[in-house]
Amino acid sequence: MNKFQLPELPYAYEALEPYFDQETMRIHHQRHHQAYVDNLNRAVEGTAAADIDLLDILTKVSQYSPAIRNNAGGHYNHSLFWQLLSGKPQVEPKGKLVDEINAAFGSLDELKSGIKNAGLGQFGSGWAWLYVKHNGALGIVATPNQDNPLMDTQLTSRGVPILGVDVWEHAYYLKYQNRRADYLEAFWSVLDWSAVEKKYEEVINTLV
Ligand code: MN3
Repeated sequence: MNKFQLPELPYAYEALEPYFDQETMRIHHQRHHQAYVDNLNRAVEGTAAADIDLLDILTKVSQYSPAIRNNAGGHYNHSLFWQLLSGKPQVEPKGKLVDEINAAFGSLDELKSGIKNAGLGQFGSGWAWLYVKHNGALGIVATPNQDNPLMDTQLTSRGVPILGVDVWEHAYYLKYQNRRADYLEAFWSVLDWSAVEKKYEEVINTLV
């Protein structure tokens, strides 16, 4: 029995067309994410991480091997990413999340350019994140490979991610080739802000 399992997508592979194409979604989920899950199961076997849950592995990831760091990150990051996407018409965020976005970045448009610049500025593979710092404020950061703000290796920008966008070429190359900026623009058309708001509420409720 494998400890970690590939989660099912909450929508069909073609649900995010034309922004994210179905072939990319299928390969990304069935092959890339599956590989992180399989490699993580192999990496934890017989180690101290075998009985530790995913969040605890990530927050103390410096104690574990590079294989555990890369694949635990890969499994967590993709599981979050799928939950944040939707083919439904997008409704902009409201309430406390928007107040915090305005306080941290000035406006929703400024947040969007911040994420885009973080994604474009990440050399090679990685992720761009909106995350909640331990004092409750919002931050934007890019991380290489499958790292994320939960990891204790993340020295200056630790916290809990509430929005993430994958900027590995496997996330966009079939449709957008080298045009990472176009992919990052398309991301806003499939981002489900209600999922981000839900994640934000969960995080701030654990801070108090
Ligand atoms: Mn990916």
